[in-house]
Amino acid sequence: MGRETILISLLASTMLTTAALAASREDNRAEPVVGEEQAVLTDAPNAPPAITRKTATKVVVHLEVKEVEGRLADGVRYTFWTFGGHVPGKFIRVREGDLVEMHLDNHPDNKMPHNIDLHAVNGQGGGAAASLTAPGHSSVFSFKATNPGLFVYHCATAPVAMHVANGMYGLILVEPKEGLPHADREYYVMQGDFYTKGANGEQGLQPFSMEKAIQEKPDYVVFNGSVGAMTGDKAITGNVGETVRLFIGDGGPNLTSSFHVIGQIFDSVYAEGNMSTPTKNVQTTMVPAGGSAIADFKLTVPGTFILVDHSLTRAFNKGALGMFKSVGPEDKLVYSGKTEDQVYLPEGAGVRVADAPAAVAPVAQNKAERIKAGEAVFANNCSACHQPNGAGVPDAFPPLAKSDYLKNDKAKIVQTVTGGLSGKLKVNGKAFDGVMPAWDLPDEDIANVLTYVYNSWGNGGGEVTPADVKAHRAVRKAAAE
Ligand code: HEC
Ligand SMILES: [Cu+2]
Repeated sequence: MGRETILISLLASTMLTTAALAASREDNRAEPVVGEEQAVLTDAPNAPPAITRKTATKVVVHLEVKEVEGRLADGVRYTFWTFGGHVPGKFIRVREGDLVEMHLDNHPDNKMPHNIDLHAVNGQGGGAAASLTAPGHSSVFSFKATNPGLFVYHCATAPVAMHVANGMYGLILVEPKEGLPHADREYYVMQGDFYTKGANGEQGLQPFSMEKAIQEKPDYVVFNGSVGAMTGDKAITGNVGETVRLFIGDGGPNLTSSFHVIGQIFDSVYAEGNMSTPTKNVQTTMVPAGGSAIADFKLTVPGTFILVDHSLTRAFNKGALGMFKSVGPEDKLVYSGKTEDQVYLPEGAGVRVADAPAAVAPVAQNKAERIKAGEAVFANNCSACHQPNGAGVPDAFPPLAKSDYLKNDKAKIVQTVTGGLSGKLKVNGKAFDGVMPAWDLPDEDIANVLTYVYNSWGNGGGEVTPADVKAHRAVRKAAAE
């Protein structure tokens, strides 16, 4: 090979690699801007429609900062500082190469100056200094969207953590030129941690606690600005067969989210909001404070799927819990549901004494008190199998409601509980063949729970006293000896 040939082939291979790669920062900077449009902005959980434009344009974004009082949890109010009236802020969607003209309008009723730092900006402070705006003023700056990705934006006015903790964050998607793969549904979910003067659940208007924020001990960790913002009839939805995309952000100010959807596997995750290399088949994705992720999955079965921060006390005690409802036909091959509930009786395991702690029972003075106390004993010891309404579970646990077995004499009933019960049994005409453990409870508790059962769910009434339990235990012991 001559010198020229080598050079030419080198050149050709470089050109090939460049062509295969996505547009560079320089390309996007240089891309001509054609025309102008107003950005379509949405509130969570909705995302603006995908961009179909083939050219870069000037996109005008008007974000209005509003300080508003709203609901943080049931009975708990909070003064949120918002980009657009809600937490998280409006979702902004532009295309790679676009020229974005940002207008930050600080409502005249506000008390504080605010600004915006967009992580999609190459420029000092992400636009913070350029957009510092007093109440009743409006600031403008522009930037070229040189890098595709899903970016967080937030207020960066001092004290920054306080502005962010009050809800001043949102997402801006800089969509790649070639677009994202098609998704039938796209949703916007953003986590944030909240710090209140009062403890979790303390009612009324709660001021922000800087002290707890510094200790990073939030009272609330929530999706989309409040406890329950995405549960019940506010759940996000989809149909079996559809593909779903979640644009996930974490505003913080402090906590990293271990984002997970219970009962789903993400087919693709664009980790940290990068657009070039999706990871396949992901269970839980980390979303850092001030960061994002895009998670795609296909709905293959119906059900309610729970969105959580898998740091689970945040989900179940502080609010980081949402719901996704999938509707459509079952696919028993993908997921069968419960197919059997059988008694599990390993060899040598007979009737065993349930190892319940022998609580010191308070003394009930009369039948009414006995029924009341028995209700609690029932809830703690019996309802898991016989069900809170006494209906039992077909083929597994017999009913205590209107049970004809309860017509047996008191001694037999007491011994059913103190000694357990196993083997073939008929209750109200239905056959059971299970095992009920013997209950190592104080006489008082057994008297109370049986009195409660006798006086509930259409059973015939009556009373069992601790003396009855003592007597019949003794009888049984004597018989066994
Ligand atoms: C671990 C599950 C379980 C728990 C908990 C349980 N039981 Fe049972 N219970 C059974 C099963 C199973 C049977 C039927 C046993 C058989 O098939 O021989 C039964 C039968 C009975 C019966 C007789 C049948 C009927 O329906 O009237 C009574 C009475 C009864 N249980 C009362 C209680 C009481 C009171 C408690 C709480 C102290 C309790 N059980 C807790 C599983 C349970
Ligand atoms: Cu602010």
